[in-house]
Amino acid sequence: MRTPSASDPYPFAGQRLPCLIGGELVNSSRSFENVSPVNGRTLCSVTEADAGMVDRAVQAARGALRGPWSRLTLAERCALLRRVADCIEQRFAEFVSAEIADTGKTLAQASSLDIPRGAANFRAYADLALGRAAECFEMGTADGRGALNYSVHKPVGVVAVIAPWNLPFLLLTWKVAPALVCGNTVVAKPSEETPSSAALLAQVMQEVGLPPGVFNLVHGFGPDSAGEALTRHPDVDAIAFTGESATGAAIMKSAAASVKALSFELGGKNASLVFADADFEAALTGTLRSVFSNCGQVCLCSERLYIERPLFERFVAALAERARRLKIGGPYEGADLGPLISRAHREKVLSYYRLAREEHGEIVCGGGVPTFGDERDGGAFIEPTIVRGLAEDARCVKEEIFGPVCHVAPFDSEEQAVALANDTRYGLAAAVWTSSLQRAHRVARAMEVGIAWVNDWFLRDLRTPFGGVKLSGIGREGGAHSLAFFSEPMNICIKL
Ligand code: NAD
Ligand code: 6OD
Repeated sequence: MRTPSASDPYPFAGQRLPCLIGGELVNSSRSFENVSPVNGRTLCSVTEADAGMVDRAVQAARGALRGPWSRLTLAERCALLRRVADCIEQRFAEFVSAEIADTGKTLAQASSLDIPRGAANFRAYADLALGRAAECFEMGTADGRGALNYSVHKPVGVVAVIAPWNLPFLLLTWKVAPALVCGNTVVAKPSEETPSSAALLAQVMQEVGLPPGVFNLVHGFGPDSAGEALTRHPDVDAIAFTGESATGAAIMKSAAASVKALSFELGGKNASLVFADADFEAALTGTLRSVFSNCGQVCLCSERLYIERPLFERFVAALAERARRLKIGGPYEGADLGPLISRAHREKVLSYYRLAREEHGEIVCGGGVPTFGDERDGGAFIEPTIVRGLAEDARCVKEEIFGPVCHVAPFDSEEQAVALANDTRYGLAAAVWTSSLQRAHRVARAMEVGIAWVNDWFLRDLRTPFGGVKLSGIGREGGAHSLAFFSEPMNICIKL
């Protein structure tokens, strides 16, 4: 894989991105602009799928369930998935450049996390599916001859995959790969903010020879657009969605009429607990990462830091010092922090910066917008921000902000720290920093979340369960959990 650079062109410059429906690239009269968050310039235009196009995509996916795809063996499907991973790696620079153009994220992050994880998702699920065991139970019968039960895994059918904009390729492929390996067909809808890496994926699916209709791509928005049409569609059997909790609620309503299976990975308001016995430097560096990575736009980011009182002032001062030194800039400038995804999202995050002041918080650092004196002033850059002194019931402490910002507060006992961390309607992730083995186990287990890290953050093994409790989601993905969601188990009972 060649290391991408600023001279790699954005693959779709000035073009119109089509949808992929039943193996055909399709345009319509409706389109929207894809805008760079680095400078506000238009990158390309994107075909918006209306309800009719979504219907054609779903029918193509349903038809493909009865075609050559259904006759492939599991090993053949896995081989196709591995070819998808190979192709992503062969076109690595294009994928990186597409992801960077849409999001403004740093070259370092796109090339070390987003795109490699996209390829890894396909390989991981190929391996996992091949290793999946079937259940088998022998039973006694009255005539003494017995019976044998064994399970087979069938595809669920047509799966809608709806992805957000923060880690666009990682999160889309995280669902597309297991859906395909289990024999389903897919209609994918990336976020309207980030259509480009999904458009490249559609090309790759054609290159590797996936039968037409097995992978379909529709672009568009949520309400009154492609997203809603897809989630309402009666011929969609399952929806795998990542995004905001409020969007999850809207999708549940749309999906209710046809009782679709749902897997939801939703928002978070994650806590980090830093105990006084933690390795100071490791906790500081890890916390800096967990608050500001991807400009704070990772669902797992820590927006609430609770620090044991003896350490509090020193830790906050050091964190603020490191936050002030973070370099803000464009993707190819060796910056630590790129822009937010859009001006609209920046306005939302800035409204929380203002609210923090109204709620009597003290801005320790940041709180505004940087100026560059060049075209980046047309982008969506924002300062990394630390707030202290808010009441625990302040909106800034309770609501997901999804930007490079955290609130810091001291705690006096382990019990208090656990209670503060769990006092939220969300339950996605937590980080615990301590050098006590007993405390690590005790506190991690007490966190009401889907995943708790001890002395690290966003360290991922793709075989493990991933998801959230409370407002943070429904179900688990990852490893056997994804294979279970994307399959219908069926029992066959043979009388011997
Ligand atoms: P979003 O909910 O606004 O949009 C996500 C996707 O849903 C987009 O493709 C959008 O077009 C579509 N959509 C919006 N309304 C819809 C509707 N009514 N019907 C069907 N589709 C609809 O989320 P976002 O702003 O793109 O992403 C940020 C959010 O995602 C944050 O809340 C973040 O915490 C969450 N997130 C969660 C995880 C996780 O794993 N739990 C991962 C990443 C992001
Ligand atoms: O690592 C993953 O598999 C995953 N789903 C990460 C989600 C990150 C949220 O922004």
